[in-house]
Amino acid sequence: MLRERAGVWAVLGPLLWGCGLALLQGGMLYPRESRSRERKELDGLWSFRADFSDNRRQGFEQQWYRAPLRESGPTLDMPVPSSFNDVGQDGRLRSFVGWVWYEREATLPQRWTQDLGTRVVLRIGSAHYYAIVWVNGVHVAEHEGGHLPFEADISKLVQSGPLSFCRITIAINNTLSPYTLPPGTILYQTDTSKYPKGYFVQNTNFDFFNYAGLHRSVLLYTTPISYIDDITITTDVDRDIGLVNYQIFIQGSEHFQLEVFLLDEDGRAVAQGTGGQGQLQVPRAHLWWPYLMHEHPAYLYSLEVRLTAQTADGPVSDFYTLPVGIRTVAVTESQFLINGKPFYFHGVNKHEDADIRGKGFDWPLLVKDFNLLRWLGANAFRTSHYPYAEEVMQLCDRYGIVVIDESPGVGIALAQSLSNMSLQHHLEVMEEMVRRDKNHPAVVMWSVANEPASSLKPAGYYFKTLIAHTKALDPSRPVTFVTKSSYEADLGVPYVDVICVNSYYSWYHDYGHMEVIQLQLATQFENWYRTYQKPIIQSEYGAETIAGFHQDPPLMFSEEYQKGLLEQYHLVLDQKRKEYVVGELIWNFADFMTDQSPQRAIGNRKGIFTRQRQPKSAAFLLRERYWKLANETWHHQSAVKPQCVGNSPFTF
Ligand code: GCB
Repeated sequence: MLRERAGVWAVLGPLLWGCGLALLQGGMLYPRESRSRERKELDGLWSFRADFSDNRRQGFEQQWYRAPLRESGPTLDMPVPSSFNDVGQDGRLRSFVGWVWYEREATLPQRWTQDLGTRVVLRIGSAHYYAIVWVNGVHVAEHEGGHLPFEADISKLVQSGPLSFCRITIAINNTLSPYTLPPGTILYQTDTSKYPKGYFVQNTNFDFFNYAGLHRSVLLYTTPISYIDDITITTDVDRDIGLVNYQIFIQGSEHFQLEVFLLDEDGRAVAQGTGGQGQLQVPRAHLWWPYLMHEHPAYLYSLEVRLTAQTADGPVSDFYTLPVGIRTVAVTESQFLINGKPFYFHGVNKHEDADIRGKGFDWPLLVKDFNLLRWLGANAFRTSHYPYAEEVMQLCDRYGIVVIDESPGVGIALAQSLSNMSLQHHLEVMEEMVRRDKNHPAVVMWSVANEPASSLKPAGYYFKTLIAHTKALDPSRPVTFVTKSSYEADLGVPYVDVICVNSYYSWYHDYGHMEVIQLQLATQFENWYRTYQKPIIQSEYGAETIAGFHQDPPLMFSEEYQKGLLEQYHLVLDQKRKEYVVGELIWNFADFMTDQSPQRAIGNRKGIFTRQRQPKSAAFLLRERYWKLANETWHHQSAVKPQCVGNSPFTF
């Protein structure tokens, strides 16, 4: 829980591009290869330059996008995907605020540049925070916000000349304002006796480092000119029949036929349909169950969509295959139900964060994290505090790890950040997020924000509107936000389906006094439940712990204190989960980087794993607890129950 920092602030106007988003149009299907689609990843080394000029606008004044970047000055090698902050030895780059420039040339297969029936798309997985994109010096896209993908159709550009390569230039600005998500402020220091001329720093009200750069893959992919643009799946269950409702959007032709086939895990078609929307019925359906709730968790069917479209040049085919999990989600006064059975979230909060690469996507790290989650017996996590990479969500689908999918609405601390301008942007971010993640069975709830100033007056209207909008975008999932306000003061909680509450008893309050935890936690739960009669998740709790610090009797920052604090929480959680508490998510899965502050010893150390993913003592405590909880919530008929044996995540 970050304490507000005092200080004068002002928006760093010239550094921000400051332009609204166009209304969202079309789909954002994950680029998959198929008989009609190819993809080419542009991961690797890009040319890079930070614009250190006083107004940070030299790149625009000199039009660095017009010619290869090396021609306008020196460049660095920059890996993509990665944050730019921690890969170099230049301290100025680590804390740089303003525009940075990335560039790379891509050689294209001849067919892509010569076949006018091919559509070539440039896709940027995540650029933090504001990005402008040029191809061969021509402006092709602009996007506000990190964490979510955006695209540009570049067919015309790459098919108009003899060139078999294209030059991609991306300018990215990490400046945050009270109206961005997350918000931030620029503090100018004008006292020339203390600060050099033009001195400013960027302040935020969130507790993680504002890493920036190209955090996820940049890639090129193709489709035919008539193509499957979007697919929306919702599922239901009627006795043992799985119902798969589909809606498919086509671009590039008004005359087309669509066929859909649902294949089981052995590749057998179990249902089929035609047309742009319909319902597939799957007798004796295998449901998608969370990890540790069923012998065969995470069953995924494949929805194969086949398009045949008539175009002026003759018929065109497009193929896209989407993984589909059949499951239901529902919320009662005191329960969270998956497939009609009570589900208890026992898991973690995470961050996209690691040494050197910062928030850059990394397969080995991802696989390690999922192995640790399964070792731990965790069945869920929250994407605190922004949407994670699409590959993360895909693994959750495959392993049955349930997700509370959170928007970058973190650090909303000022009244200004609850203004209509902020709300408008937040609505658009929710559209982008739902559009990207709506088909993941693992996603069971949307979280629109973390710890906003929800007791300020405008918060009532803000959260009412935001939650209603999210529900309109996706009526099939509950919506929440995570609060740290008191039950009496919070103006947003009346609109949530599940109350998610963060508390740090005997850490930020009554520090050192673990003996108060039980009383304070029980009071917290009772107050919220008496007021709202909604299920509650303890969405954060934890203690800062330096791995290897030992103190008995326990003292703050030692491994013993972290364990002791968790144990006190667990005593109350064990009582209240019999009533209406439906989950507990530890803060945090692993230590992570933050801004420098007197309270942070090189980052936040509340991880149960270190930043290098080695366990602290608390990891073993949680592991024992989570496997015990898994045993209690096992719903499958079979007598074989999950057991935590040795180090294997697969224990039954
Ligand atoms: C919180 C925030 C989280 C912080 C954590 C802490 O309430 O949601 O972002 O990192 O507390 O450790 O202070």
